[in-house]
Amino acid sequence: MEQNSQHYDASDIQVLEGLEAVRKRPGMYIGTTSSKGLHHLVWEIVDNAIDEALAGYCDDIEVVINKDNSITVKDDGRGIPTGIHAKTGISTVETVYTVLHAGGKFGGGGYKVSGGLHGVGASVVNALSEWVEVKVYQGGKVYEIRFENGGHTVKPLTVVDECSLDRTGTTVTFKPDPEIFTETTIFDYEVLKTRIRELAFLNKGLRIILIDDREEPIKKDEFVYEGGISAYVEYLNKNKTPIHEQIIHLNGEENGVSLEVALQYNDGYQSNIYSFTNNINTYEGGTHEDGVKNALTRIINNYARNAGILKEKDESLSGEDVREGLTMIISCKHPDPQFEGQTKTKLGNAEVRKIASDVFSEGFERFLMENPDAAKIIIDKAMTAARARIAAKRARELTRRKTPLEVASLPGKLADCSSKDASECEIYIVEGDSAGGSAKQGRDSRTQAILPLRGKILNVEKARLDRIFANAEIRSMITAFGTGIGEEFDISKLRYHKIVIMTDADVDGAHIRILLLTFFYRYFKPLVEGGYIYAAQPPLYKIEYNKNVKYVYSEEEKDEYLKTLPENVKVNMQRYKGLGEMNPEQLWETTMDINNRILLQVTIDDVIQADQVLSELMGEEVEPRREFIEKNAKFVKNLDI
Ligand code: TSJ
Repeated sequence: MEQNSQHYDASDIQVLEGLEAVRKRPGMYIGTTSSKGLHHLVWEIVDNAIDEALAGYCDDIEVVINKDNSITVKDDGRGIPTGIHAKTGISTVETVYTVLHAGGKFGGGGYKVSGGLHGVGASVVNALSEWVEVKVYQGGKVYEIRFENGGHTVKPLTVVDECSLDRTGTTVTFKPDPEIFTETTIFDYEVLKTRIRELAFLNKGLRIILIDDREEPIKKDEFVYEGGISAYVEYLNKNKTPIHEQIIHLNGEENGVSLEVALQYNDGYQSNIYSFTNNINTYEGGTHEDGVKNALTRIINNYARNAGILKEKDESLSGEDVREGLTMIISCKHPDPQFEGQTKTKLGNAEVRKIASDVFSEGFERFLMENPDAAKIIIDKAMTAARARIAAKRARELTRRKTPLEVASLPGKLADCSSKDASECEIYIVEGDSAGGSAKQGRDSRTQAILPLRGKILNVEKARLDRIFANAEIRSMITAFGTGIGEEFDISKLRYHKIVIMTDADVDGAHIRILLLTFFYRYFKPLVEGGYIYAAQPPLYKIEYNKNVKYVYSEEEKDEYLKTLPENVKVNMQRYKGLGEMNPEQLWETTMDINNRILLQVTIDDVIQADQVLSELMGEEVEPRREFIEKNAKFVKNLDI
């Protein structure tokens, strides 16, 4: 039965070449070898267990971060088939782990509806791991197989023990290879937790446990939601005030494509719509989202006209009107999803538009008919939004610069740069007048513009468009960027290709950053998606000894640097509490000089997280709020030096 892995035949050699290709160009298979790619390995493995759950054979999944930063994923499914695979002549388990793209082909019937962004599976994880160990519990036996050094079988599938007949499942442990993941091999509990919670919401009734065994006290979270995506909506509306009690939940299927939607309106002004296809967050939307949004607008307009709330002479309610205060989850399951867009997170299948629209229309229309009280509340909210939209249109005129040459209409506080080539221009949005003053003196005035902001900026979650446009800080940003806002937004008019948020490295600075990111996310999403938004990284300490000056940007870097100094030297260390403590030269040298500075590029993930942090902060006590901000303040990644 067992294969001797020391003996290579032709197919084995092909196998090893396959995995070697993954090691040569890991980015092709997992996107990146940064921390994000590292975590992606976990999802490649977890997805297999979720497929088993979707097939109806698994209820419990456990994910453990072990002491050595290896990961164990365990399920109680049928266990990966242990028999010899017809095509490869080796066990199916070994095949799944050593043949590239082998994943889905070895399953029995049906289609995989889960699947990571790249959906490449276990063999890729194996190729990028120092070692992998798989245990399968099946038919009263415990099987084990082990791979090392990027996917070489060192112990073929062997029975190592017996177990009771009703104990079945798969347990996989893998240790990512530090030669591949050069940036970091340390798993982030919060990253795993956020996605696992999401997977539990998206797969109703599935229990997923996450354990961090690395240090005492051992962390453990258990997620199981009988309500599925309705529970997700409830969670997202937790710190908001719903305006109708019942969460609307509908689903349907057409031609093998299933669609499930849950929604509830709150008294806020923003909409929170998250769509998924096969458990993948389709950040860029797509046909499922379009179909549902169109149907929502149409059904609400029909209902409002039939009920006589919307009169013949009135103009229609717009999409934005009917989405005000809407929290909605859209989950599509598709046998053959086509992902498009810049980040491959936009569903492209054209037929889904109609399916989504049909399924949503039918369910939502029925809800409105059966719940006239809730229907009236929802329609009234949209009517109020429409009136505010018309008022805001007038206020918006105030932010509009008449011609691009009309410099006089730029905000007075802006110290603009002299270059007109947007691709080399940067605007620093600086907290406080004193730091703004230093930045103005220290900058390269040819390419760097400075816009100082006074105090806290308006929380756009808590205000409608008319108030937002009335806010001076926000108006000056809109005018300075040059793109216009809303329907008028035109990215080709952007005056700076880097928009840099420069705030203090403390709690208040983090709060201001969150508010700014939320504003950008809500009103300048293409700027976030296009990678135009950055956060400056001012140093935390200045360390001097003899005549040497060193700036360090984190506690770790400080400790590392101090270790390199000879013993007994007299060290002078200054901790910067804020940007205002630096003189213009220091600010230039450490934070603004393109040859020295560290800029962190803000990603859409970061901003969505910031937005959720902001929602969670609402209405809470001041002390927990502060702690919360401190814990969540580090949402910027992607080093760009
Ligand atoms: F592939 C893997 F190693 F990444 C992995 C697979 C990791 C984990 C944690 C679980 C699994 C996995 C695979 N769990 N359950 C399964 N099930 C099957 O592979 C399986 C079992 C039986 C049949 C059948 O038709 O009898 C079909 C399949 C796909």
